[in-house]
Amino acid sequence: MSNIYVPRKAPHQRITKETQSELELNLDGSGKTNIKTPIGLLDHMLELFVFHGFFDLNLMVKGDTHIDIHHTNEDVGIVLGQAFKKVLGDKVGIKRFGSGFAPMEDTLGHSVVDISGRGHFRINYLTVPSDKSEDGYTHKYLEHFMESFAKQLGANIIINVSNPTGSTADLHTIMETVFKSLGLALDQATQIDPRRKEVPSTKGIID
Ligand SMILES: [Mn+2]
Repeated sequence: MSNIYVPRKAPHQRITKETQSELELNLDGSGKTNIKTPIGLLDHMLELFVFHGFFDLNLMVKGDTHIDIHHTNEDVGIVLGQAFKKVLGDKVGIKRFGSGFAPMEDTLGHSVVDISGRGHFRINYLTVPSDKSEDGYTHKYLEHFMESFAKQLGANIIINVSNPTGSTADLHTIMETVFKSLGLALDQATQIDPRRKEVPSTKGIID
């Protein structure tokens, strides 16, 4: 394996005039977390993501939440995407593709990931989510977070959320299915396939 980070873990930090973020990420962890951002709902969701993805993540973030959570929410997505990209290195031997399903009551989240180098995010709702916020968080923030994460990681991420009963699921439930299924998908996509001795692209490079 030619990754410069072996074992696949590294610290990462990002300081802007709006937020200060410091983290340590281990791709091959056991699901341990120590996460403290100013957005409690996001902390909870990231704990689920890391636990089910078998990563380890220490993440400390301070932000200008006296304005609102916009910058902080976006920047947590950015710094996390940067960290995953960093520890993946040249991506030799990784599976590259992954998918995961996570149900919660009547809601089903399905995440599909391709670590292609092309950052793109789409979420499709079979049932339109409620506009109601939970502690100031809305599905628009969820989408902005994921878009920032996908762009920085250089991954194509598509998430489908369905609720066949047609009832409007609350944001907490939707987010649980999204973050858990994404953890499962990204665990798969970042795993090393011993049959793959090279960068998993016919182009010979994923940057
Ligand atoms: Mn919960």
